Amino acid sequence: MKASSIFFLISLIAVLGACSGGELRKNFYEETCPEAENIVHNIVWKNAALNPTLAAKLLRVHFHDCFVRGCDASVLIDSTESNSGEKDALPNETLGGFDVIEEVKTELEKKCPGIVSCADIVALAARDSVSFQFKRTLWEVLTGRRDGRISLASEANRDMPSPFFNFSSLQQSFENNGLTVHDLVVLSGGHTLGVGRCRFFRDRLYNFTGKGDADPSLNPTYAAFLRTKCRNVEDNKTAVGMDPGSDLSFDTNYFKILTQHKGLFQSDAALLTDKGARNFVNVLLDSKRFFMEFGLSMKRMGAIGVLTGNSGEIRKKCNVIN
Ligand code: HEM
Ligand SMILES: *[C@@H]1O[C@H](CO)[C@@H](O)[C@H](O)[C@H]1NC(C)=O
Ligand SMILES: *[C@@H]1O[C@H](CO)[C@@H](O)[C@H](O)[C@H]1NC(C)=O
Ligand SMILES: *[C@@H]1O[C@H](CO)[C@@H](O)[C@H](O)[C@H]1NC(C)=O
Ligand SMILES: CC(=O)N[C@H]1CO[C@H](CO)[C@@H](O)[C@@H]1O
Repeated sequence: MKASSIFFLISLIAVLGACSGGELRKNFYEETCPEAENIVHNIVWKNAALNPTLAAKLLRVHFHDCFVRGCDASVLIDSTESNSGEKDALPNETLGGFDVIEEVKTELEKKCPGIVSCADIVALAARDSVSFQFKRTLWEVLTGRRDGRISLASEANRDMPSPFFNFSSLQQSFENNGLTVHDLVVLSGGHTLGVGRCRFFRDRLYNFTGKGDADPSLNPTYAAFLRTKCRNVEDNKTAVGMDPGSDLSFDTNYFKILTQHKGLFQSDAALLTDKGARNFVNVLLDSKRFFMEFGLSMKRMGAIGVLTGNSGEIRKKCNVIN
């Protein structure tokens, strides 16, 4: 295929994807709870001002929510004696920001009880927390999601992509959610924020093929630096900024360090192993382009498997089903 026809195909897929929001729409609560989006915005910004790591937490929660059972706030449901929920799943061990979601929900239940879904709060809160740094709203979030009633650790363990995935497994995982390689590259840019624990990348430092070696695809200078952070193969807990020097700032630096072979996880490095993905990484070094693409891909991610109309429920508290 010629480059132009590949571009056409990518654009077509992008347009189709953009329409996949189904029944979600702009300002769904305009009539039923006109202050809803402002309330989310105000509480999230108040908390973001106090905690610079909040954006990373809320962005990741939205991603985890959407990739397991669709964006239905299933990730927020606490486990019970008879059910091990998504929060118990291995990849979820370090999720956070739940307290802020609950603070928003409590306020919304006071103002308009039973109206605003936790799933919409998660989508709006992710957007607003990332936007705080810029003091403006970075992308549009459609609303009208409803909340699910099922949360299973087994599904999170099955459906969340692993930091040990290679390119084709990542592609498959995104495809399973109706997302493309284009979205995979763009959304991986979420790793411009936040930290990763040693357990997810220490093999790359100490024992990549079982011969006491480092991952040859990792920048050796950077690997040496990471070994000073994760001092041994036993270290599971130490956290390292995924975007060195810039992990509190939403910017294109993730793509820059990626091209320098400083992506933290194998799943980050894997983006360079595919020609199309690698070319697109270079395109996203342009911040105007990245910001635009990130908004569009977030819209597609935020529409995965949503419950609308009369499906699901509007939870009273986000951590328990009604
Ligand atoms: C492509 C597949 C992905 C994999 C394999 C992956 C894996 C991971 C892992 C292992 C961590 C570190 C967790 C820890 O050590 O505590 C992490 C953190 C994070 N991920 Fe991803 N992720 C992926 C995609 C995404 C996407 C699509 C987003 C959002 C758009 C995202 C946003 C984040 C953020 C913001 C953090 C930092 C969280 C914090 O500092 O609290 N990730 N990811
Ligand atoms: C990627 O990983 C999957 C699952 O582990 C494996 O089956 C596949 O062969 C790998 N692909 C490549 C190109 O290494
Ligand atoms: C490296 O991995 C191999 C194979 O899994 C294992 O036998 C060996 O003990 C490991 N070495 C270290 C230093 O952990
Ligand atoms: C680190 O995690 C591994 C499993 O990933 C576990 O076997 C090991 O006991 C943990 N080490 C510590 C010190 O907690
Ligand atoms: C944030 C959260 O709920 N983390 C949980 C992840 O799963 C472990 C068990 O594997 C729980 O102990 C954590 O509380």
